[in-house]
Amino acid sequence: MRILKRACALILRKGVHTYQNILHNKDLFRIHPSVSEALVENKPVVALESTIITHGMPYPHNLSTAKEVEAIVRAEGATPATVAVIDGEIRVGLSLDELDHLAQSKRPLKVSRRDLPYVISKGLSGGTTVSATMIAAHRAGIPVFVTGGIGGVHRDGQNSLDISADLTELGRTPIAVVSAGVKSILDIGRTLEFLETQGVCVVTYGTSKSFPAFFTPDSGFPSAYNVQNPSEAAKLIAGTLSLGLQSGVLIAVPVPEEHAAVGQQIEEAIQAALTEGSSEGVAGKDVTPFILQKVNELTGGKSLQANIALIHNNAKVGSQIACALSKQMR
Ligand code: PSU
Ligand code: MN
Repeated sequence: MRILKRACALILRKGVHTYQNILHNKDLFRIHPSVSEALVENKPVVALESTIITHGMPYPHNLSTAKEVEAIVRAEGATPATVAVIDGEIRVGLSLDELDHLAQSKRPLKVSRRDLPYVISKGLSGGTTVSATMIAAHRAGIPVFVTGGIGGVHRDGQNSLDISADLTELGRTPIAVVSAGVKSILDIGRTLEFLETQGVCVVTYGTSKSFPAFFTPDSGFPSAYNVQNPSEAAKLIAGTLSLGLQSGVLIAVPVPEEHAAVGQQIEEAIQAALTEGSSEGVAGKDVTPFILQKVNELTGGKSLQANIALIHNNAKVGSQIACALSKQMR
């Protein structure tokens, strides 16, 4: 009997051991040396997503923007960590060659939380969405993540249940996401309600009382809170982390005034693109890329220009927040 017990314990322990090996399999996750050096020295790092590269913008604008954003992060004194899945490995921090390869890939995959297991098990590559990038950033120990816009509750989402996994990720992963708010291709009111239910602290950066709608600084929906500067934002993030809330923070940065002028024209194009998308039966994960491309066509490239400008601005603000946070955490 005692021998049997010991054998069982041994098998159990071996089982647990194997399970832990899988969990910590370093081959599935690789941090670029520039990023790990910065992390070890407690220097500020900014995580960046890559669906914006694979699905958010056409080549070569996607590549030039990705490089410019990394340069802005460096100029502000932080280290950029662009996240993607390459040959079945989650990478935090990419080389120029890898960025270039992603930007030019013909049929790239869009990888969100639910896609990670499949893409990794098949050794595939793809751009990570906000949700998958948050997972990678959290695992690497990077609390600040900059993007353009996050996903949300789609229009008619109360019927279709098309709600971006970005929102549930914000509810379960303690990362601060800096974005220009939520695009009006989505249902902004329901998106904000859903974020509240998920326990996500949403703040607008600056003095505006409104939550921004990506191309326009004012969505018409009020923002619950404001942070006025990098140090206030950093305090908010530090508070979330030290409370151990395990939920994220959304810092919404309004598009700079000089690029907001085309907002109305873009809004009209969005309406047209939404109508065309639904009559063509575009659904699921294809909706956002379809609308973005259509709106760009309809505005003669103006939406793309505004998109690039606001990402540059988010990168600047996000890097300043990351720098302030790393000072506060020292
Ligand atoms: N919004 C944009 N550009 C983008 C995206 C959103 O203005 O490229 C991408 C982001 O990666 C975001 C994802 O996480 O789309 C959301 O997709 P979905 O709605 O399928 O969850
Ligand atoms: Mn969706």
